[in-house]
Amino acid sequence: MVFMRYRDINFDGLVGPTHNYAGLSLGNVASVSHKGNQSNPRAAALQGLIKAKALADLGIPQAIFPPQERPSIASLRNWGIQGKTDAAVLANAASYHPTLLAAAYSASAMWTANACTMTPSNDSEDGRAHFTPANLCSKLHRSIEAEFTTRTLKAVFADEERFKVHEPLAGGDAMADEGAANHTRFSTSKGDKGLHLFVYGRSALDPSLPQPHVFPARQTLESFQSIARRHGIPPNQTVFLQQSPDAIDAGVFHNDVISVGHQNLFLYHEAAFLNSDQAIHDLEKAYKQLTGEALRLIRISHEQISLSDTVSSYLFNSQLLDTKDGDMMLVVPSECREKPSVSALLDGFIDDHQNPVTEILTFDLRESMRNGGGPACLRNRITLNSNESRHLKGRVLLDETLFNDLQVWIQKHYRESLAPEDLADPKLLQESRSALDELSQIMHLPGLYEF
Ligand code: SUG
Repeated sequence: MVFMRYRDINFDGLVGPTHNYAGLSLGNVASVSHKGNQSNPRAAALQGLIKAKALADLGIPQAIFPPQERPSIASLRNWGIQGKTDAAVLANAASYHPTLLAAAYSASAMWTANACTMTPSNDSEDGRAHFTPANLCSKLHRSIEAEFTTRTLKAVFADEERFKVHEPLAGGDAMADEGAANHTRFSTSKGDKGLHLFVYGRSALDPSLPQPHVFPARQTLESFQSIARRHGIPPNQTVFLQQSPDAIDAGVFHNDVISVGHQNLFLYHEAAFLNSDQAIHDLEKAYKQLTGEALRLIRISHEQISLSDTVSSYLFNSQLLDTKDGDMMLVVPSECREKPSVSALLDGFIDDHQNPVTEILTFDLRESMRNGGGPACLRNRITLNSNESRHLKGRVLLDETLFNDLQVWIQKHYRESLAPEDLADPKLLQESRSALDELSQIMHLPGLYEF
């Protein structure tokens, strides 16, 4: 048998032209606290793109998912907002309820960690790479992403011999699924079978599990069990752990706000899981049984970093990536360097020669961070072998020319400020459509948008 090398391609979400702060995500402290602030869509898109390009320049495979059509007039019409023209629909939505209008305008698809959960072909029964677009049904503004995400995945991973793009899970609240933000795949090397850690906030079928009291738990156990079944992942390659309800109540609305893993390394806060010691023990055991090796753990205690600093710095929403020398680097948001305790901890990683993290890269992602989206939220790791990566459709891989084209495109089409009252402006609809129309040509994805 030929050894196939698998690599993660980070698919970052290109921030759309309507990026704004509408306070739509209860349980996400940053989103709620920045409600009504003025956003800068141009800066947001450039900040994300610059991060992606910097990583591409370091030899890390990097691709882009396009933004979704916003405002979503189809959603507003679906919710019974009428009008002879699209502009009239917007005006009616604005007078009906500003939050409904904001939901139709949200650029939240930028956080592609929530786009889907994927399983590489060497972990699936049928030898294809599997994708389940997240239904995101916990939040109104995010639930409207699933349809277009499915369309995008089907366009990019169109080769059915190699890829299987499923439909989002049906079943509403019981099957609430937030995608890869709650999923981590561990493996010893780039060709081995992986261990899939699925983290859920609640169970739809077992109400006896402890629940958060302040904020909602988004992901269900049953949604991840369904995904593992439909993707054909053997049971010995799966571990299901419950998020700590206390962490959710402190603002940890996704598990990627409190842990990050890559290959054989897991960086996590001791408050991440319910019955933390037992949970980690189960994870270590499953990894050892699958690979014969020990999982490397970096456990951060409350004394080192409080839960509140975890949430405000987004330390764990970092990207763990391979360095050229076979070590690991951590890509963190600049907020981590503004918190002395977090910054000192990061410096300690570098000084500690036992610690595999040998480099820290810091990026300004403030526009996204103010809505609760750090470096890890902005990317979805798609693990493919070299044969599969040659069969992607569209111009999605980020190289120098695509980067330049996208930069010019952003400069041409994006506003530098957007306030809540601007969402009622029908000119924004036209601007957004002409931007996306041009983008579908730049990215060689004709017919992606329906307008
Ligand atoms: O779902 N924020 C997103 C942030 C998603 C972060 N993703 C990961 N952790 N992987 C959310 O809460 C805010 C939109 C607003 O309020 O305008 C928002 O949707």
